[in-house]
Amino acid sequence: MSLDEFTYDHPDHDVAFFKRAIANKLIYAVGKDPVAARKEDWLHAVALAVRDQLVERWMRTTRAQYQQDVKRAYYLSAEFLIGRTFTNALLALEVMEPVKQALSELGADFDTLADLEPDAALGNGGLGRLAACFLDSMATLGVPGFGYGIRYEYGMFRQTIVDGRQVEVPDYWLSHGNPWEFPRPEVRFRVCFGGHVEGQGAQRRWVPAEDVEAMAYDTIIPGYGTQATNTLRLWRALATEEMNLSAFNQGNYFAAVERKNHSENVSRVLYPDDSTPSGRELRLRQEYFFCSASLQDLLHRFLRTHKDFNKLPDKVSIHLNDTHPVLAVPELMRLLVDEHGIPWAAAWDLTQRIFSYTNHTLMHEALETWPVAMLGRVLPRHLQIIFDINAEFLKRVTETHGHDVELLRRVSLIDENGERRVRMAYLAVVASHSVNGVSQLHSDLMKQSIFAEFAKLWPQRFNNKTNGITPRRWLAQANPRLAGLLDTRIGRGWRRELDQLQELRELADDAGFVQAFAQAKRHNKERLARWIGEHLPHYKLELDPDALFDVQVKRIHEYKRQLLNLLHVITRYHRMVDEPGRDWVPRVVVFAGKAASAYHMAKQIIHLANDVARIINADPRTRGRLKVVFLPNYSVSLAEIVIPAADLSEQISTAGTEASGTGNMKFALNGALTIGTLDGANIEIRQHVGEDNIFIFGNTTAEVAALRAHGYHPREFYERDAGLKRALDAIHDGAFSPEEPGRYRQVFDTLVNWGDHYLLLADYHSYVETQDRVDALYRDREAWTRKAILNVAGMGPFSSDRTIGEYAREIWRTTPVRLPLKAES
Ligand code: B1H
Repeated sequence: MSLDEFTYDHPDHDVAFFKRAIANKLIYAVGKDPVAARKEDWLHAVALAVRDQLVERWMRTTRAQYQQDVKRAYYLSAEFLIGRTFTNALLALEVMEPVKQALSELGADFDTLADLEPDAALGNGGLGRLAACFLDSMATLGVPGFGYGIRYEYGMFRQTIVDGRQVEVPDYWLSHGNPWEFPRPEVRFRVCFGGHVEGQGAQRRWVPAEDVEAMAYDTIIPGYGTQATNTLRLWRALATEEMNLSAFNQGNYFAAVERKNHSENVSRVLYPDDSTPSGRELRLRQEYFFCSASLQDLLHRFLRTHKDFNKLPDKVSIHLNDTHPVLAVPELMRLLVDEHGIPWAAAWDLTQRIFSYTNHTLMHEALETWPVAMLGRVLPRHLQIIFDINAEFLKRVTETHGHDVELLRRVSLIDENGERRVRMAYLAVVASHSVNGVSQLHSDLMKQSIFAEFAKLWPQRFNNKTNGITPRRWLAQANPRLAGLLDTRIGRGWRRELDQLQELRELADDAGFVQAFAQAKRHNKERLARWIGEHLPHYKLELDPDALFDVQVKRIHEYKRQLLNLLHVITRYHRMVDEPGRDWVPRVVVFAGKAASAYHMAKQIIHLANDVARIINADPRTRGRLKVVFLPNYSVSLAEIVIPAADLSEQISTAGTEASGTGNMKFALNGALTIGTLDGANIEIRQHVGEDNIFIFGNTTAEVAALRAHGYHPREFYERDAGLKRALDAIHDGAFSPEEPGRYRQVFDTLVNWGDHYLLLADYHSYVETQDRVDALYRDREAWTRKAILNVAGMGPFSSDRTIGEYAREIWRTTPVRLPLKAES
């Protein structure tokens, strides 16, 4: 059957077409009379009208993928931080103008509607946003693939600030319905828990005690400048019919409903912990839930066109986004061995050829381990399989390295120190043919630290894939002003070929271009100032767009050192008060970011930032020269407004702690200069933008290690540096919390008396000195802008298209789907 007979296949999507389509959707799909429709109804209607256009591409892509019997890359991730979809879809379809016009003629304002869309905040931070950028690039490059994850009913909490403190509010993002998803009630898989294992040796069978159904919800991921799309398939937990009935028949209605709630809790809420795995059993169930459903689904897809599993690794690649989906490994073994009768050795060979793994952090507290006892209770068969994998692995190690008990203890998948726990990262390494880090430094450190023994065993398994970001969302969508300027000077091709930004190098000396670039930045700063005025009127802030906008937005974590930034702010404040006559460069220091709800110190940092802002902003002595702002509820959609408005990007983690960072790339791409340490991808950014165009400060990774090794004494820095002492004392004495002078004693002690684990005090002097160099450069606005242009010019390599090209070629070995330009059945 030809698609073209039925689909719109409209050659030019003109205003009249969209007016009609939107009105039709409003009336027939949303069921609203235009005279009674609310803004939300119009947004729903226009989303459905636009979605129709994506559906045609989606079906063509899926058909072509089947016809070409392509190899697919399945990206398993507990998080996908997609943000908003509406504007992104319009840009992908290149129908922004006609849709805007159509809405306007229907009496609806595009910006108002776009701003109503809730973010799909199914992720914590960098790791989840990376997954979203990767889906965009996979679609754009035609890499056949699926994203698989969980359709959390509650995404990342909404952060409100009450009396300076973070207060979490549930994010019920589906309350108005989600026009972008396709529920698939017919795509359901049973996922089981608990029970026991029967049988011996090669004949073992899991007899579970509980089950739940996983139901698929699909979202189309459009590629840019191509017909190709991909699918994000998220699973929702539904109670199984049988279970409800059995309890009901026993006359216990309440118990039945309660059990239904219990099993459906699996997809209820995203764990809001960034960089610390939550040790809760529900999290373990979540992880297994989406792995099992995804594997059953992809095997089912494979078996539609293949009669045995010999070709599985030629058609299927499964990527583990950190360790959260590692249970997919024992699950694949279980499905192959127990359900399909494949011999263990053959199944293991298939498994290793199929799986690949990305590590995203070296921080000890972020490395997932599960107690053997809990795993045995929730997934008894999987625990057995993990033990069997471990036994075989340790046997191999013994064969090659002799019976070295200490070595075996170090590499074992089971940590036997204290309560026995399964080391999920080791399982990922043992089961994968490729293990990668996310920046050059991180990949090197990974081989020297957490995976040192494994890198010696299998050096060829380890590689680097430096992260990237999609230029569609992070330039074209977030910064239309700069995007438009680039289009007029170097053409529109950068959206797919970000290396074309190199052409800007010559324009850095073109006075007209420099001026236009500066105007675009100013426009974005005004846009942010206006946004703050409208959304946070109680802040009563008037921001001067000529001031230097100094921005640190990211999760709040001690290693990211928002406190170091605050120490600088306080020092600057003190100096301004001391020397009112100096010609200070006016600054606006912007913070935003969420703290994990149980992370006390991170919440203290938020409180302090708000207290510092309150005191400084109210002080007439620094008026017009220093403002501090904490923007509540940092999110993808807020990032799209804040990042383009930044002059200075704060990337100041302790060297060796930030695996890559991706915010650093977003800022530089939008013409901010970076002040940063030699950490994560900052190092590669420096290489590509040139060392004269970035402000690097602080101890290097090697110096950090040496400092720690030789005994680091933060108090010495505190005693020696008067400016530092004064800033810390102000915090200690309650200068920013006069109503509760002792509020920040712990913050002070952490830095001065309890070891300052992230070496803020050791980097303070270098940081403050470098901030002075920032001021000096900003005084020469033209020189500043030239460097900003050279930053944008160097960002080509940080497109996630480059990253995904490398994953596809070197790890997944997929080839792009071929699509005819013209529609074909
Ligand atoms: C990153 C996480 C993370 N690394 C545990 N690790 C989580 C760990 O819910 N959990 O348990 C959630 C997230 N996130 C980040 O990944 C790194 O810190 C960044 O440096 C990096 O840019 C990003 C993407 O690779």
